[in-house]
Amino acid sequence: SQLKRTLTRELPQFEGQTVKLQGFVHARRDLGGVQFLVLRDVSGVTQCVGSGLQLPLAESSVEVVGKVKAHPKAPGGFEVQIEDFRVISAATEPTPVEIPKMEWNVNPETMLDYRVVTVRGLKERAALKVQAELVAAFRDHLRAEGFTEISTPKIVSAGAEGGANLFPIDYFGQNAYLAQSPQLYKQIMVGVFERVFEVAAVYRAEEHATSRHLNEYLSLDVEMGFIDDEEDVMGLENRLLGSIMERLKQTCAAEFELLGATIPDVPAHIPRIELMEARQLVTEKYGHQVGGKDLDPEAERLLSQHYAETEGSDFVFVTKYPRAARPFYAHPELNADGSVNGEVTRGFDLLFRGIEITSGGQRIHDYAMLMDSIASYKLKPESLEGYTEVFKYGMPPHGGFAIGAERLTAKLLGIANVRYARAFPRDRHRLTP
Ligand code: AMO
Repeated sequence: SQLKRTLTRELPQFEGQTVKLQGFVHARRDLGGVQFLVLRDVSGVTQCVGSGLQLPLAESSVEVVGKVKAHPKAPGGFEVQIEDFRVISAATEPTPVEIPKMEWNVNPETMLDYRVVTVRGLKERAALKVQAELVAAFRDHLRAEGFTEISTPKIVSAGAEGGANLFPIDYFGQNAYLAQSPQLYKQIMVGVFERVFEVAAVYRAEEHATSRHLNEYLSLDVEMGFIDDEEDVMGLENRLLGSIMERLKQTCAAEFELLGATIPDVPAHIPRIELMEARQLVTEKYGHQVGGKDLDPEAERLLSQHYAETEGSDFVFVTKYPRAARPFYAHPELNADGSVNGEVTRGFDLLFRGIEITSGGQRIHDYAMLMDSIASYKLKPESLEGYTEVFKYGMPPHGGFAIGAERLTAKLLGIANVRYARAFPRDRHRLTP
C-alpha cells in the first residue's frame, strides 16, 4: 500500500483514519470468525481486529492496514479494524515460551536459553531501553561538561585492577588478557584531552555466580584532569546522575511504569561517609559485624537503608577507602604536613539502593610516588612500563570513576539479577546465545 508506516504510539493522532502498521504478532486469538491480533512494534502494542483472516504464528512480522477507533479497553486506548493484512515474514515454529505470558525473572535459565526471542518481551525490552537512554544521557552530560569520548584496547598485556579475575588469551603466541577496565588508558588520555569518557564492555573472570557479577559488563568510565582532590570527581558524578535521572523521567516513564519502578531523586549533595565510620555505623545501629577491609554486601545494604531512612537518599558515597582495599594507582591520602598516609586513599565507592554501582577516586600522578606504590603492591614494574612511562611527562592531578551499567539499570528497575540488564549475558556457564 502507498500509505506511510504509522507507529502504534502515534495512533491517537489518527483516530478515524486509515493507517498502515508493521510489527510482530505479539498475541493472537481466533473467536470463531473474528480474529484478534496484538501487534507489537518498537513503540508499543496495539489490538487489531479482523475477520476471515488466516493468522500466522506468534512473532511473525506482519503488516496491517486499517481504521483507528477509540476503544477504552484496548491497550493504549485505541484499536485498529483490519482492512488489509499481509504477512511480511512468517514464523516457522511456535515460540518456546509464550512471549506475552512470560513472567519476569521466572525460570531464568529457560528465558536465557531462548534469549534471542525472549528478549523481545515487553519487560525485557524495557530494561534494555532504559539502559540505552541512560548511556545516551551519560554521553550527553559529559560532552556538555567538556569531556571527549575515547576508545581503548580490550586486548591488553597486564591487568589494571589486581586480583585473579583476568581472562588470559593467546595473542599470536604472546600472553595477553581481556581488559578488566580501561583504567590505565583513560588516565593516559587525560594527557591528551584532560577530560575523557568511554562506554565499552570489560571482562572479569569471576568464578562465583552472584546476582551482581557478570563476566562481561558495560563499564561507563570517566577520567578528569586538573582536579584538587576526589571531591571534584564526586561532584561530577553527582551532577551526572542528576542529568541521567532527569533524562529517564522524560524518555522512559512508560518503561518504569511497566516494571513498577520509580526513578530516584538525586540529592543536590549526595551524602558522604568515610569507610571506617560506615563500618562502625552498621555495627552499632544494626549489629552487623563487617568482615574484610571493605564493606560486605550486607553492610552495603544496611548503610543504604540508613541513608534512605534518615536522609531520604537512595545514594551514598563511601569515602577514604583503605589502601589494602584499592589498586596500586589509588592516590594516598596526605597527612597535614603533606606526607603520604600509608593506610588511607582518596578512593570512594557509590552505593545505590543497597549495592555498589561505582568505584572511583583520585589517582597517583607523581612518577616517584607511583613507582613506590607499584613496589609496595609487589607488582612487576616492567609489566606496567607502557603505562608508567607517561608519568614522566607532566601528568596533572586527576581522578575518575566507573559505573557498572547493568548494576545501575538493575537497581533502577528492581531487577534482581544483573543478567537481565544485559541482552546477552556472559556468566560462568553461559557462552550462548
Ligand atoms: P571496579 O572494579 O570497582 O573499579 O568496577 C567499577 C564498577 O563496575 C561494576 N562492576 C561489575 N558489574 C558487573 N559485573 C562485574 N563482575 C563487575 N565488576 C565491577 C560495579 C563497580 O562499582 N577502574 C575502576 C574504576 C575507577 O576507579 O575509575 C574499576 O574498574 O558497578
